[in-house]
Amino acid sequence: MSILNEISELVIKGDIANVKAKVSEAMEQKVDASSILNDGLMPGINEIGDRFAKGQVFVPNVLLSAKAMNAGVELIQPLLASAGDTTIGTAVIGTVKGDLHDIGKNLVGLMMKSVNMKVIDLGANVPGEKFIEAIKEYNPQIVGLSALLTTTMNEQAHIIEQFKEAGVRDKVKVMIGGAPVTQMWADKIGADAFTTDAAEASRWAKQYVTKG
Ligand code: B1M
Repeated sequence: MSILNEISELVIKGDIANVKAKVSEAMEQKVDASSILNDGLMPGINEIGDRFAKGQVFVPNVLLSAKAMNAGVELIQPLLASAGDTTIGTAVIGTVKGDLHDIGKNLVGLMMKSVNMKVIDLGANVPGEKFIEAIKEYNPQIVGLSALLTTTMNEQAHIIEQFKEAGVRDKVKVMIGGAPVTQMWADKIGADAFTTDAAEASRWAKQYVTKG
């Protein structure tokens, strides 16, 4: 079994200590950080999600796998986000109210930092009011709304409406993302951008703040 497959298996098992050990080993072997992420950690968390959907595992298992994934991401973080000193722009990001999934949002923040964006991360379960406060305080060019549940996708739409009511909608570009989110949904709710993964999110952000 390759070291990346081993990492996937350990994420599935929720074996935090050994995920850390294997990721460190992979880093010592100079395995590319994005391979560790995309071919090791991600397949593991996706598999546990599939097993959860089939009723083969339960929330505590998923939670352990998420912790194991986070432990692995933490180790490769310095390699993924090797940003310089100059900031090109500011993004406020968060997972919307009612939604506790933050791994993907954290990766979006990490990759945005890697292209020298300043990132204000409001965390998970964030109501529209908090985003509005942050827009007023930090004056970001981009606000990123993450949602992982089909139910909380509606909160993305609600927050955009709240931005309009608060008179801040035109001050920012709103990017949305998360596994159930689509371009069609972005068009429907009037978001400015939909990106499928953290790398694309950071490319879009860089392109927008540097070229408009
Ligand atoms: Co939950 N969960 N979960 N879960 N969970 C899903 C999302 C689910 C698909 C599992 C399944 O059934 N197969 C399902 C949702 C079904 C649906 O609505 N369609 C589900 C469910 C049902 C639930 C609960 C309701 C379960 C329950 O309690 N009965 C519950 C809800 C809690 C809540 O939020 N209120 C719940 C809880 C949890 C845990 C807390 C146990 C844990 C989260 C821990 C944490 O995040 N700290 C968890 C996990 C880990 C998952 C799965 C297995 C993995 C999610 C993940 O982190 N993926 C997930 C199944 C799956 O997605 N395969 C599942 C890895 C991550 C890197 O990918 O987040 O997609 P992702 O991010 C990607 C892209 O989407 C994109 O970039 C990232 C990659 O680069 N992206 C953006 C994300 N945000 C973006 C924002 C952007 C741009 C791109 O711009 C702003």
